Amino acid sequence: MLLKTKLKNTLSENDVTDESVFHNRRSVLKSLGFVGAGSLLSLPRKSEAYSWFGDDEKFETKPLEFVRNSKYRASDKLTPESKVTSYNNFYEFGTGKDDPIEKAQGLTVDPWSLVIDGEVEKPLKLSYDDLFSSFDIEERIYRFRCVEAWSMVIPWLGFPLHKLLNKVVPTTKARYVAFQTLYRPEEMPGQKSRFVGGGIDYPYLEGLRLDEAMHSLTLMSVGLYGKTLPPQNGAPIRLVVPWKYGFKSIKSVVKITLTSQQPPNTWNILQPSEYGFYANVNPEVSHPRWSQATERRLGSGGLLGSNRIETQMFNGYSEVAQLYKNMNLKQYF
Ligand SMILES: Nc1nc2c(c(=O)[nH]1)N[C@H]1C(S)=C(S)[C@@H](COP(=O)(O)O)O[C@H]1N2
Ligand SMILES: [Mo]
Repeated sequence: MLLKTKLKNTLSENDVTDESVFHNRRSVLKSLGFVGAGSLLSLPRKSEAYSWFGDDEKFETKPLEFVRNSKYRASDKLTPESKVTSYNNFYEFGTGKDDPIEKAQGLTVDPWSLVIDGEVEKPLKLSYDDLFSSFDIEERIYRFRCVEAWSMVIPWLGFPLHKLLNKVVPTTKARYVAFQTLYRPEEMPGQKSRFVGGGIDYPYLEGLRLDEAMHSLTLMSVGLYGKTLPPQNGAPIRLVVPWKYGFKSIKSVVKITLTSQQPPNTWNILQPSEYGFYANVNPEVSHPRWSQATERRLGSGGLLGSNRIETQMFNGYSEVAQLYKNMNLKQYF
């Protein structure tokens, strides 16, 4: 672990983000037996005796090595890191925007286990360290649009989900991908109390069609702003689907199951008339209680620290339109 800390400090920004240098250093380390458990800097570890009320302890994020993917750079101004990590939806910790940062700091993310099973030839179980060492980590800047009509621009770190799915080899029966968040009421007050947790039946569930899951934009994120994810953003690993409303981007994932049938998703179960399975960003399909034609871009200036801008179809990711070419998107919202 120490060794990696030094390595990171001796590399310039260019070195760290240059793919070949990154790979060479990595394979040297690997051949020496240093990479694997140690491919991440010393790990945040905290549990026991954490109080949900007034504990000042802060979860520690760690720098990650990554490659910038120049294909995924939004021209939009980045949302400040402090906003990205303090204005959150993570109902397992409460329904207020500041509940996650206040109540999630004691989440134990190491050890972690992510199981990939169901309609696959080679089921897989990833440990905490595997999440950071199984695939090259890239940085992608994505627009992120919540169904509540606010948005951010976030530099995520992660790997495309298709790399993971190709590794487990979907069977010919696989048509959908189901995701499940950690269920741990001892650390998640919203799971302990329906009142705190917004009436949701946990664990939080999400799903994608297999072709959506295989799309190159679909990311498994393990970090943001150069570091591992803080718990409030879904540590240690969460989904990011930038052309869909934020609730599809399920946090703190412990299980990915390939299925032949469309899986249930939490917000659709809770209120089917308001939240569909597809949840593609669509300025022409209003939420029953508000318009989706515009959004508040948080942290982008303006009197209240945000600008109101027009919402774009598929959140501006028009390359996904072909996935839905024969579908009525008003019906399948
Ligand atoms: N497990 C879980 N995942 C979740 C949520 C949640 O409450 N629980 N909220 C969703 C919603 S509504 C949004 S907008 C995004 C917010 O992600 P962020 O806090 O990282 O911006 O997470 C999504 N993923
Ligand atoms: Mo959301």
